[in-house]
Amino acid sequence: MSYRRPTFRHPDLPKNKLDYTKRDYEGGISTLCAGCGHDSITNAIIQACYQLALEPHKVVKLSGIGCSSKTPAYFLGKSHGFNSVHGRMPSIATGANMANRDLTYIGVSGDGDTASIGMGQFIHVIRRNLNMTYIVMNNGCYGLTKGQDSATADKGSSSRKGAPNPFESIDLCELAVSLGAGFVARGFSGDKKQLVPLLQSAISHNGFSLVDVISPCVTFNNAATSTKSYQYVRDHMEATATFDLIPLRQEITTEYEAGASIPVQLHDGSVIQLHKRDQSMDISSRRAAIDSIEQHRQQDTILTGVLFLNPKDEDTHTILQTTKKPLNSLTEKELCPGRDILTSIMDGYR
Ligand SMILES: Cc1ncc(C[n+]2csc(CCOP(=O)(O)OP(=O)(O)O)c2C)c(N)n1
Ligand code: SF4
Ligand SMILES: [Mg+2]
Repeated sequence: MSYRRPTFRHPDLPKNKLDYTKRDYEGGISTLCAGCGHDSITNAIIQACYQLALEPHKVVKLSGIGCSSKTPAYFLGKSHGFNSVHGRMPSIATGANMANRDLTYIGVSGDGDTASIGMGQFIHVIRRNLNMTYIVMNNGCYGLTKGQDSATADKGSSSRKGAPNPFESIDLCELAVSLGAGFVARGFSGDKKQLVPLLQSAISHNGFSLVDVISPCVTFNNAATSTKSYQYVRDHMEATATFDLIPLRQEITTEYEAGASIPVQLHDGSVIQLHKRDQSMDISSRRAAIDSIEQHRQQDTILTGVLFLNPKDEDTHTILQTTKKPLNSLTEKELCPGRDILTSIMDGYR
């Protein structure tokens, strides 16, 4: 169930290029626990879509099952939505994207939804490089079913009531890089300044983008003993570099200071402006990305920011050479090549 917001709007609210206010990107009122990290990510998604001036009716939001998967009800109330089965969001996203490539696909999942029941689907949607933004609201537990450890809970970490987790954790970013994802980033729900440009860059990327966001569950996994608690993440977080996104719609006039910043152009013309520190990693190398993630993991630090980017990525449609037009806009003439061509195709099999 989602509650409606009042429709009154202050007449002086700022507007984006499409003349929409931020309110136009909101959804129903959240029913999650007060302080849940997932609500902060929802707000960052609203801010990112507002700043990118996406047309809400051209966005598709999809999810699986979990507290995290409830959040599409709380953003982009005027967009298309599909709340699917636990761990099956990638299949629904694939079908929808194959039918209409002209829409922007934003998938929301949890660490349980992705790293346990949905692992097979997660791996294959990366392998096929579906053009979508896949956001994991990662709290290291199954929040909706009362806080059991998930596959991303760190070894030795313990939730409010449980014993220390005896198993190694799965690092979704490392996995995504190794599978060939073209955009991989990690954020923290408590760092909106970093998270909003991360989401904007992920949405502007052509191909599969993963944004793994550490998102504390205040009810079941926010104890001092948990490595997904607010305090632990604040004490152990390290950013690869600071950066901002200059969207295509904005005039790109930034002057790049030699040695200090690196501009990376995305397929839509937007530019990610990375402000590197000396020791920062090379985000264009898969090997460097995996090394850095592993190195930080061994030091018990959480590496955030853009971890890997391949701006020349090819999405599923490009790989399969599918039609450029959405299927529902194809005419009978385009769908039926005519008797002569069909006969020549049949002759080819004789
Ligand atoms: C097929 C199936 N199996 C199990 C469940 C029970 N279930 C619902 S949500 C969930 C885990 C949710 O964890 P996560 O994806 O991390 O989301 P969170 O609630 O932590 O945001 C489970 C096991 C289900 N709904 N469907
Ligand atoms: S149980 Fe945890 S994940 Fe679910 S809404 Fe509450 S704080 Fe958020
Ligand atoms: Mg979870």
